This record gives sequence, structure tokens and C-alpha cells, in this order.
Amino acid sequence: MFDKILIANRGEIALRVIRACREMGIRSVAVHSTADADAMHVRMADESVCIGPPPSPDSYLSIPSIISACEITGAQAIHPGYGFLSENARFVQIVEDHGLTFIGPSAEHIRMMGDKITAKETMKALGVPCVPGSEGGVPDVETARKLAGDMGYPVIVKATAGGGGRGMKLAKTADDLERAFQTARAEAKAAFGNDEVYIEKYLQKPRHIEIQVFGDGQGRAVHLGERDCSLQRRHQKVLEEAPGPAIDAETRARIGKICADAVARINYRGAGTIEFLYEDGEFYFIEMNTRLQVEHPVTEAIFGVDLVREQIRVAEGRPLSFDQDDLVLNGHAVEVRINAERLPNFAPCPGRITAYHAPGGLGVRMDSALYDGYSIPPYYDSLIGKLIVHGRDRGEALARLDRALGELIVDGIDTTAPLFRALLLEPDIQKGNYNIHWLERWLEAGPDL
Ligand code: MV4
Repeated sequence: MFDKILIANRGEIALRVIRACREMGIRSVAVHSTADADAMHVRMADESVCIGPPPSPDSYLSIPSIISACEITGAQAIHPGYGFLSENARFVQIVEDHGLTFIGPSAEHIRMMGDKITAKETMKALGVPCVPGSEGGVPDVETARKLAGDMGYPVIVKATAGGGGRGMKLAKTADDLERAFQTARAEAKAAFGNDEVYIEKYLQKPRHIEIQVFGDGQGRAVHLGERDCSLQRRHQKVLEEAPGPAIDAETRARIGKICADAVARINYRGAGTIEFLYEDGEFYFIEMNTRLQVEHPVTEAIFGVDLVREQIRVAEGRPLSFDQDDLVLNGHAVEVRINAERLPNFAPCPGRITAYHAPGGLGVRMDSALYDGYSIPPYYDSLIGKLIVHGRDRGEALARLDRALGELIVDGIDTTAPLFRALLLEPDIQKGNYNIHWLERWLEAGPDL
């Protein structure tokens, strides 16, 4: 068992991991850049190490600095949080070569899912339903044209090394195909140093439904239902909820079992998320994320489990503390992402917090590293807090969200909090009637924000 874990991250997720460590009697080590010397994760951890200057490549992404921080403090394991080094297979290999434990999946599984073609082929072979498309990479425009003609337009060209919306191009008709193909290729080459692309049938109005899975690395795995993350702006999630308003218990059990069986078969270890597009009652696999996700608290709320604790347990080689039958879905949870951004354009808005008050009360969780007088540095992601509400049903959760937003005070900067008061007034949001395009269309119509 670990006595000391280093957290290779910052902000609310670093606090999230420190809290799990403390409850498990494990000491925590924070790492920080010089810009984060006064950050809450540094204060809350048992120890801290400065690992470099403000830019992430020189600090939070600096593998030698992080390995050195482990050696200096005697930390035996590294929790990567999300982002930064969390899905970097080379990092995992280096961590293990130093006799340390990476709290997450094996380098092999991270690499497998990082290559989107391999991920899809693997999932297909495991019986997971996938979006119809090319078998593997598409070498040239002629091949692309033939495939697209056979599957029918619209099609989407995606980078094998992409993901999360980067390196994708839509071809609505045959006239668009050559341009989409060449641009996707060029952008993939520039962004990832790999110009391989593949083609899929483009789904026009799906929801983004993702299944939370958890494996023990020894052939056992469970699912913890789905999250509906369709409300996104520029491929950034804005509001997530669990269970999905469009998913019933039978559907959840069916797709959940497919996902749990798939990750069990590959001996997957740790938390994972299998992303689907969901349209007309069918699931289509698109990607798998091999990390703890930002929105994991909505799943924790409805299943009453601590996912970070389970990550640490399986990294220690222990079994999961529950099996599938122990996981009973209770109520409904919604998370909204509070970003330091100015509406209506979402322009980053770093600066000094002159007053901070977190909402509380029954069914309210605020995960944030803010405090009165804290200055948000301009170097990192603009996420400054996640407000998660839980209710016995969706209506209660939404009412609680409105109430909690009314209690939240973040003075000194602009945040995205007012967006959610406005969203809650929308009948489509109240009814759960939205897809991946709803939010962008609503914002384009120029709501009063
Ligand atoms: C798609 C799609 C439609 N059809 N694939 C965007 C992010 C990446 N994870 C996959 N994405 C999409 N893939 C097919 N075959 C539409 C999107 C998409 C999207 C997906 C989820 C949430 C928001 C989105 C916004 C635009 C496009």
C-alpha cells in the first residue's frame, strides 16, 4: 500500500486527489510552478515541491522535474489527474522504469486508445457498436471518395492521432470531400506529426453519451452508467448530467454490460470512459478516454462511490471495493463548469478574486481551488470550479442547481456562472431535450447573458 502519493496536477483536481489520499491515510505531495506558489493545492497537500516556471511544458508537463520530485519526497506513486500527463504513455513507461506506480491504466492501454483507429478496431472486435466507416486508415482521396460514396454523405474525416474534436473535417457532399480530406491531413500532420486519417458516416443530431467503466487490471470490470455531455461549446463541455435524460434502465444495463465486458476482456486497470454518439436509440462508439474525467463527480453522486479512492486501490493491486450488483443508481446529478471567462464571448478572464463564497446545503458539492484573495494566473485552463448538485430526481437536481447558483459569489473576475441561470430558463433544458448542437445554436441566437 502507498504511504505517499505525488499529484502531478493543479487546481480543483489536485484538491480532489489530496482529499481522497487524506481519507485513506496516505500522505500527499503537491507539485507546482512558480505561478502557483500560493495555490490551494500547495497549501492543502502535506508537502510541496516547486517544479519549474509558469509555462506548463516547463513545469506540469516536465517529466524529469516530476520524477525528481518523487525521488526527493519519497512518493511511491503519481496521480496525474486529468489533462497534462494523464494520457501520456511515454510518461507512464518512465514512471514505471523508475520503480514508481502510475495511478491509471497501463502504457499499453493508453497507447491503444490514443490511436483512434486502433481504439475503434479493438472496441469493434470486443463487440462494442461503432460508427460505420473506413476499416483503418484511408491512404488517399480516391479511396476516400469510394468509401464515402458507398456509405453515403455526409461523412467526417478524422485524424487517427486526434480526439476531442481536434483534426476533424466534415464533408456534406462529394464536392466537399477532397478539401475535407486534404485539410484534415494537413492539420493532423501539423498538430500531431501524424497525417493518418479515417472516415466515418457523419451523424447529424446525436447526443454525446459516455459510459464510466472501471477495471481492476485482473479481468474484472464494472460500469457506472452513463453521463450525457451533449452541452458543449467548441468541444468544451459546459454542463454534464447523470443519468442521461434519454437513457432508460434497460438501455443503461445493456450498453453498460457491453462496455464492462469489453474492458474486462483486455484486463483494463483503473477508470475509463467510453464515449458514444447516441442517435435514434443506437450507440456508436467514437473514443475511449483512459483517465478520470472532469465530470466524474456526477457519477460519484448517483452511485455514492469515490472514484479516486478506487483508482488508488487498483493501482495498489487491490480489488475494487464493489461489484456490479453493489452499484445502485440513486437520483440525478448535474455538474456545471465555472470558468474564469467573460460572457457572451467566453474570453479568458484571469485576475484577483476579491470575494469567494461556495454554495452549500443538501445535495450540493463545490469542487474548487478558489479562496478569497487568490489570483488566477493566466497560464492555465480557465476552469475554476465545478458545481455539482444531486437530487432525488432531475427536477429536484435542477431546482437545487438554480438555488446553489444563487448562493455562489465569485467577485473580482467574470465567470460563466450566469450562463447556467439562463440555461435553466430554457424549456428544452428543463425537458432534457438537447443534442450536441443545441448549445452552439442557442448561443448563436444571442441570448441575454
Ligand atoms: C462525430 C460527429 C458526428 N459523426 N463523428 C467531436 C469530438 C469528438 N470526440 C467526436 N466528435 C464528433 N464526432 C461522427 N461520425 C460529431 C462530433 C461532434 C461532437 C461530438 C460530441 C460532442 C460535441 C460535438 C460537437 C461537434 C461535433
